[in-house]
Amino acid sequence: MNTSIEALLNDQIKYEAQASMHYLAMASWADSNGYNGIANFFYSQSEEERVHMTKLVKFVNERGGHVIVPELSKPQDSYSSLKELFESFLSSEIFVTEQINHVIFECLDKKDYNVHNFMQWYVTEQLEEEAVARTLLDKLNIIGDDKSGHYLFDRDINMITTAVDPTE
Ligand code: OFO
Repeated sequence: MNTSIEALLNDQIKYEAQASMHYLAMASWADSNGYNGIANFFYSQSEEERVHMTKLVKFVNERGGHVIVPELSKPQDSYSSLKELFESFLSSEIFVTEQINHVIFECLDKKDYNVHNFMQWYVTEQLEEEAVARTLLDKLNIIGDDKSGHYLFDRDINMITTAVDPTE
């Protein structure tokens, strides 16, 4: 494997791991603030990101590359509002999408079509995750500071989460 592509895939392993810890901290914050539905949603998102990370680790090893299990910084663990929580979720997903686009660009530049093909799964995944993050943030913007709206949001997000398998 091209060494610059290998380095980019290792960076991507770190971003997926960071997103997993970031969402775990979000889940924990929501759990301790009485938002059990939102907590379940982020526990599930955290699990999904861990799956994305492991998929990359296995791929790099299969291709004979060297995996660097990353050191991570402590994620933000407190939020002033649900809006701030979901803004952070959306910006995290936008950041990951940008990094994946960068990997795709470099794959084409270095003519590594195998990695390019593998990364298409992540492109599709990001499209879906960004759309979910945007929809949820739009709903929170409509609800504003209405506490009964927050209650219903928490109840509804729980129904979405229990219908989804994070490993798929
Ligand atoms: Fe890894 O799927 Fe979003 O970040």
